[in-house]
Amino acid sequence: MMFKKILIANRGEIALRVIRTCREMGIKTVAVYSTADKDSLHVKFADEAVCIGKPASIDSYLNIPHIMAAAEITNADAVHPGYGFLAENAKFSQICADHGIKFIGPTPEMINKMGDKITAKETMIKAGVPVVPGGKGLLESIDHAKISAKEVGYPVILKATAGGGGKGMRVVWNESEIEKAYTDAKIEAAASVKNDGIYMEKFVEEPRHIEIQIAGDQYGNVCHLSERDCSIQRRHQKLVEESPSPFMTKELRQKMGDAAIKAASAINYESVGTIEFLVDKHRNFYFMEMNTRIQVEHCVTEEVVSFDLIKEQIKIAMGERISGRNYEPQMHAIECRINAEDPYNDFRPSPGKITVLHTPGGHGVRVDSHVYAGYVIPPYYDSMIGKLITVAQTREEAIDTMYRALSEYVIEGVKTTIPFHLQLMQNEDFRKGNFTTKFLESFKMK
Ligand code: MV4
Repeated sequence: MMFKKILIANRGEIALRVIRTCREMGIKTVAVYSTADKDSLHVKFADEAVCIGKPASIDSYLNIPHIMAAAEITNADAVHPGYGFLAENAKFSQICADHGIKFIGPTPEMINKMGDKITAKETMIKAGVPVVPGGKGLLESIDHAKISAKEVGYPVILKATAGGGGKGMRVVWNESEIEKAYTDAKIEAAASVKNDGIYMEKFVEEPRHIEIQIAGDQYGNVCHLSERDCSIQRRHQKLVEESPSPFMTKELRQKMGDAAIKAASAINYESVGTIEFLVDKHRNFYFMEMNTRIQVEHCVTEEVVSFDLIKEQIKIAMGERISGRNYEPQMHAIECRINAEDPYNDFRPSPGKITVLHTPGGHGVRVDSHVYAGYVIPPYYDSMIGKLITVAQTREEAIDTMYRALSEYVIEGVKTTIPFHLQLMQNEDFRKGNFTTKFLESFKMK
């Protein structure tokens, strides 16, 4: 089956990214937009555009009836959800299927299995994928938590089963802290993910966050496309991603790649997806979560394996087969997230009008961005201005190219994360590949 028309249920750079690939594939596109996005490039570049509501996400990009109505009136065969918004919403995937519109992503069953973290962990244990040692199932009471923690051994971490991305998480160093941590985690989980179920794991100290990109087709073939190192994060917001990981070895990639394929195969995964692992200093690795969507940082993988992952994702949704072989990085790629945030002021959001814009270019430079001079970054959504990606034969050269490209980038009117990235690219530990997820806790802007 060939798609004739795809509706993109998203905005910003990812909407543009999907439109670009559709153009190359000869597929027509439908943009949807909120009234705050009427002057956005995704609206101008799509073949058709439908306004779906007011600025607040809940009234537009999260409003399923409005999006389905737009798909029906434009006669779209498929919906691409991008990332964020409805990308991992099982109900949306189901509703698309019920209306005969292909959701370009996994089935509701696959999303549900990975969305509940305890279910995901149990599935991984059965599949033989290493998981962080911990308690079994939900914590039923404070006493249960105390007994479990004694068995697991302090320090432990409490996590929300419906969580992800750090919501409802608490690290507990000894028994005196557990009562408060248990209560706080439950309250936070109930408030942020509407489900107060929490579970326990051994706390892995100073881990690296390394994830494996996978792709699976409708016929049970699964392959991996190597790793991304996403350890450079701040309050669970990724700022820099790269591939290959400076911590990776050929042997570890083989093992983590095998584990990622096992993980995806265990749920008969269809589409592109990512298996996130924690990796400790001894190179032990543990399954953390699976992301059942295309991710912001997919571009670094595209650059090192010479693959258009959006094209692959669309082809899989159309029922094409994947080759079935795995892919090793042939280059080194780094991505810096350029956000409208003030790195000198606790990364406070800085929405507003971009008055002056000069975008870098030249050898080894890719910019994925939806902004232009005169564009107003609305305050309602994320603060991403774009992604700056560099690619070179070696990590050192990719960093040098990044520094040069960041120096060329001119964005006036809003504060940006460019000064942060410039300082990071000159940091000795970063340049040596000597970092964990704790790196930014001690990083100070000059
Ligand atoms: C952990 C951990 C240490 N031990 N689990 C953070 C987000 C969520 N996906 C899980 N996270 C963590 N889980 C155990 N058993 C440390 C983190 C963590 C982290 C993980 C990846 C990247 C950045 C992080 C920052 C703080 C904590």
